[in-house]
Amino acid sequence: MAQSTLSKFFTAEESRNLQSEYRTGELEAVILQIKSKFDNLDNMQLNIAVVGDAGSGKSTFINTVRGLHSEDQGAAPTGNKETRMEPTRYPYRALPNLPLWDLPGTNSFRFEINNYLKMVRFESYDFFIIVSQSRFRENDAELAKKIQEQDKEFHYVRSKIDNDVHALKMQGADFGEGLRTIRMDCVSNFQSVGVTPPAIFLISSFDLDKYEFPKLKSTLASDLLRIKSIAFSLSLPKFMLEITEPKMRMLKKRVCLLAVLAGAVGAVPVPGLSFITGIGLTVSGLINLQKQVGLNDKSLQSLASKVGKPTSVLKTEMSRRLPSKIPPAFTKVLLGITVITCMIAGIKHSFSPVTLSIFGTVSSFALTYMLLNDSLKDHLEARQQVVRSALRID
Ligand SMILES: Nc1nc2c(ncn2[C@@H]2O[C@H](COP(=O)(O)OP(=O)(O)OP(=O)(O)O)[C@@H](O)[C@H]2O)c(=O)[nH]1
Ligand SMILES: [Mg+2]
Repeated sequence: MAQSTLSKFFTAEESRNLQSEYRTGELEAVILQIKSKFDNLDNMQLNIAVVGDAGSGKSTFINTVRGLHSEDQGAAPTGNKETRMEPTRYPYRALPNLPLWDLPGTNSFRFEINNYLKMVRFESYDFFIIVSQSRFRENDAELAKKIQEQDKEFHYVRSKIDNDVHALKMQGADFGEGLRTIRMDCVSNFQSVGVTPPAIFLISSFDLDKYEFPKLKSTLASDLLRIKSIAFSLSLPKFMLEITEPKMRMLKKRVCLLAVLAGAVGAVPVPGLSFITGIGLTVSGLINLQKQVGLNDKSLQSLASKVGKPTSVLKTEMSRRLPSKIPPAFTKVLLGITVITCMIAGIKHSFSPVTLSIFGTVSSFALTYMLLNDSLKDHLEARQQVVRSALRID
């Protein structure tokens, strides 16, 4: 499932527009487009992964949900037929834009679970259905933990319940009580491994209208918007990176260029001159970055009125992210020390001009680069926070 996060939500043309608007500084336009997508998630595609041990009934479950039998055309192969080693996508017509992915059995490889997760690109799915038969598996616990680590959700499907019901009948046990015990068992197993118990469904894929198959289908349908909104909010940092990437590349080049210039000036073995020019270059670089990626009061005000939020909220969010990791005063002190050292060294003639030039070049380059690069990162984080706050998805 090789897909950029941006292309999951926006068409190629929309993506190009977003990137170009961001490049030309129209952050407000970018945020409003993202907001309109977020307000209308109907067409958003949600990838649902059906996972579980081999033979647990994943493929049969997918076929039944899709209203197919194993031998029908387009149905997932089931039973003793060779397990697919690649995740396979099956459209789910009852709920459009909701492909079900039949993943290989968690225990079908000799790999440990982390390699399996990497192989099936586990993090690329939005929602999960863990299918498990007869008892709680070690791999079920591992999958559940990995899903919750990603802040995503899952349903737990206890399959082949018809077999359990048959066994209960044979034992003359109470059918309702037996199913309650199975459910309580699932809950306590999740709790014992530190996982918040998910919605649990006891189903038989041979009986679409019996047990909890109907409830599973209706829960999926009614939860869809909430799941989509979680998926959108989790993807926001990733697709913002894709939107900002072309401009960031350009700004990083500019930071490098200014640092090289500062380094070149630092090579002049006249400490006072290199100090003043170095500071001048750094300050003009900072002002330029602020212009390119910063948000002034006017644009914050205009954005706030469009998204219906007080300007003060956006301002607070932005300033929370803006303190520079290297405060300018610290850099100036460092530069000052550098200059004084150079001057003393120059007066005492204890260093040759070549040594002074090398020292000046390296220190001016490093300090300018560090300061500008950190400032760029801070401004980006601040922008990201403003976007989240404007979209109210924190
Ligand atoms: N009794 C009963 N048998 C089922 C049910 N679901 C699946 N089976 C049977 O269980 C066996 C395995 O089912 P599959 O759907 O192929 O299992 P899978 O999880 O896809 O297995 P792999 O693809 O090998 O990972 C098949 O023989 C199915 O007919 C069910 O709800 N009840
Ligand atoms: Mg299968």
